Amino acid sequence: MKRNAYYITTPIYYPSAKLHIGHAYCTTIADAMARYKRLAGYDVFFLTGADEHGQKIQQKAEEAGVTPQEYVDKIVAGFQDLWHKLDISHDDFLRTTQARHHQVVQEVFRRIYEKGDIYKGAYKGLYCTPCESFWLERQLVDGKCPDCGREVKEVSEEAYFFKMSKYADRLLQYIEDNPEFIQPVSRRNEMINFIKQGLEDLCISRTSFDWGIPVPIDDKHVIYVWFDALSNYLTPIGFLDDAEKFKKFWPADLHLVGKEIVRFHAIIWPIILMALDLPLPKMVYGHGWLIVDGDKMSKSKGNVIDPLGLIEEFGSDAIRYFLLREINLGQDGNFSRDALIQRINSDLANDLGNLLQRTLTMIKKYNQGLILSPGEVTAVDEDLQKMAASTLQKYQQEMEKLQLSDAIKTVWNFISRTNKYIDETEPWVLGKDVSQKERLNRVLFDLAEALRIVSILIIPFMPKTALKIQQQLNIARDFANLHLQNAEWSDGLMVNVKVNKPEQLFPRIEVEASAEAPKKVAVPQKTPKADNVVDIIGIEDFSKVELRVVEVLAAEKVKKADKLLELKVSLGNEVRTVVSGIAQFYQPEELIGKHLVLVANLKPAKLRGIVSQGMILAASNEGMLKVVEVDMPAGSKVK
Ligand code: ME8
Repeated sequence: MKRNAYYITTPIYYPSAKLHIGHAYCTTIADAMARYKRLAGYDVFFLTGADEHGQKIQQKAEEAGVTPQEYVDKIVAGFQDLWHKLDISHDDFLRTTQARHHQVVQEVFRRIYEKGDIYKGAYKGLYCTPCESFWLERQLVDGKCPDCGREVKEVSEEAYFFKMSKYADRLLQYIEDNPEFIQPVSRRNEMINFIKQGLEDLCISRTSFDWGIPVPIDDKHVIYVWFDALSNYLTPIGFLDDAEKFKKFWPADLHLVGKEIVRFHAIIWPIILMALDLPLPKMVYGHGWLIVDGDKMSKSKGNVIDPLGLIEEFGSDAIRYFLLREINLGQDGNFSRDALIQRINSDLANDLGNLLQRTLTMIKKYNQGLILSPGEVTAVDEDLQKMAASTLQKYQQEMEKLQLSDAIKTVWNFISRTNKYIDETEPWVLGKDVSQKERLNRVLFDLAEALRIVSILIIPFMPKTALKIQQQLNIARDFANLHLQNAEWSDGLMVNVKVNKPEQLFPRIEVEASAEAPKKVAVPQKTPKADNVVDIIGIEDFSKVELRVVEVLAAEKVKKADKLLELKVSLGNEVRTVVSGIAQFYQPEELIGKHLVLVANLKPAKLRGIVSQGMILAASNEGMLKVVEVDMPAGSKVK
C-alpha cells in the first residue's frame, strides 16, 4: 500500500539551450507543491532533470565543435545552478545520459518487445539528406524541404514500432473512468478527441543518428527520444533496484507539464505503462505558457527572459512569488517587468514587509522586544483569530486543488486583515496609557502570532522570506520540522519570546518616471517656480516661519492615498496631526521616534478629510526624498 507518499515530477528539459523563465515557472510550481506536501506531512519525492539525447542535441554539439556529452554537461550544469539559486528542493535530478537510466529504458523496451507489443517494420517517409530530417507530405513547402528548400526523397528505413493502436480503447475507457487523470478539463477533452480519431503505431527507433540509447536487441538503432525521456519517471524511484521504494512512490501523483506536451504524457506514456502492466499516474496537469509583454518568447524576437538575471536583481523569492501569484495554473500568463515590480512594492514591501516592521518596532518600543502574556480577548482579537483559522482551512483546500495563486491571495487577505487590526487597535495610543498595558500586550501578542502563522503558510512560495520572518521573530529553531498544524492559532507559543531587530524584507523598487505616474511628492507645500530659481527674501520674511523640532509618535497610511501618511507628532507640550506626502519613501513605522522639523505656523489645510496642522520638512532630489532629522528634543526651535 502506498501510504502518505507524494511523487511529483516536472518535464525533463532539453539541454539544447539555457533554460528561460518558462522553465523556471513550471519548476517553481512543482517546488511549491512539493514543499506544501512536505508541510502537510507527506513523504515527498520531487523529480526534475534533463532530456539529453536526440538528433537536435547531436547537431548542436557538432556546430559547437564538441562531443554531445561535453555539450550537455555544460548546459546541464547551468540547469542545476539555476535550480539552486531558485531554491528548488528536488529530491533527485535525472539525466537521461546516466547509466541507471540506460538500464531502465533498455529494460522497458525488452519487456514490451517480449510481450509482443514492439515489432520491426519499415519507416516510410520523405527525407531531406542535408537536414537529416523526415517530413510528411503536408509539411513540405512547394514539394521541398521546409527547412532548407532542397529536394526530398522517399526513403524507407528499418525501424521498431510500438503497438499503440492496440491500447486505444482501453486508454479511452481509463480517461473516461478517471476524470482527474488529465487536467485541466480543456486538455482532457482535447486528448479524448485525439484518441477518438484513431491511434497509429509509433515508430520508436532511429538509425539516422546515434546520440541515444541503443535498442537492446539491435544496436544499429537508437531508441526514439520520447520513449527514452518518458521512462525517466520510473528510474529514480527504484523501478529496477528498489522494489519497496517503487511500491511507495509509483504511480506518480502528479506529472506537471506544459500544455504542448500533454499528448505525450496522456497518450504515449500511459500506453507504455499499460504494456508494462504498471498502474497509470494519478494526474497529468498541462499548465499554460508564460508569454512576455503579450508575446510568445522566442530567440528571433529577442524577448527570451533569463531567470538568473531576475534572481540577481530582485532575489529568488520575489520571482517565485510573482510566478505563483500572477498566473492561474491552467491558463497562459503574462510576464512583465512592470507587473513584477508592482507586486514587489505592493504585496511584498508594503503589505508583508510593513506588517513585520510595524509589529517588531512596536514590540521593541513598548516592551523592549519581549512578547508578554496576552490579556483578555476582545471582539476585534477574536475576529483576527477566526480569520487565522479560516485562512488555514481555505489555504489547504486551494493548495490541494493546485490553486496556488488563490492560496496566496488567501494568505494576503489575512495579512491585510492583520494590518487593519493595527489601525483598529491603535497600539500607539495604548502605549501611552499605563492602565492599558494588558490590552497592549494582547495586541502585540496577536500581531506576532499572526506573523508566525503567515511565516509557515508562505514556506511553499517564499522559503527564504519565511525563514527570515521566523529569524526576526526569533522562532527559527524548528524550521525544517514544521507541520501545517503549527499554523493553528496558539495563545501560548510566542509568550516570552524576545524578538530580534526588524530588518527590511523587501526594499521598495524605485520605478523610473516612465514606468509609473510622476512621483511628485504631495506635500501641502508651495513649490518654488523652478528648482533653482527662487525669489530672494529678506530675513524679516524668513523669520515669519516658525520651525520646530517634533517627535513622531505614530504614523499610518491615509486610506486611498498612495502618497500620504498621517503623523501624530509631539512638540513637547502639544500633539499635532500632520499629513505628509512621504508615503512612497517611508514605511510608517520607520518614522516612529524620529525627530523631524515642522513648519509649525502654517495655515492648517484639509487633506483627504484630515486637517493637517503644519508641514514636515524634507529634502528632495531627482526622485529621492529624505525627511530632515535633527538630534534635538521635541519642541526645540529651528532658526
Ligand atoms: O519538451 N511557459 O523539454 P523542453 C511556460 N524534453 N512553460 C514553459 C515555457 C513557457 N513559455 N517554455 C517551456 C521537452 N516551458 C521535453 C520534455 S518530459 C518526459 C520531456 C516548460 O525543454 C513547460 O513545462 O522543451 C514545457 O512543457 C517544458 O518547459 C518543455 O521543456
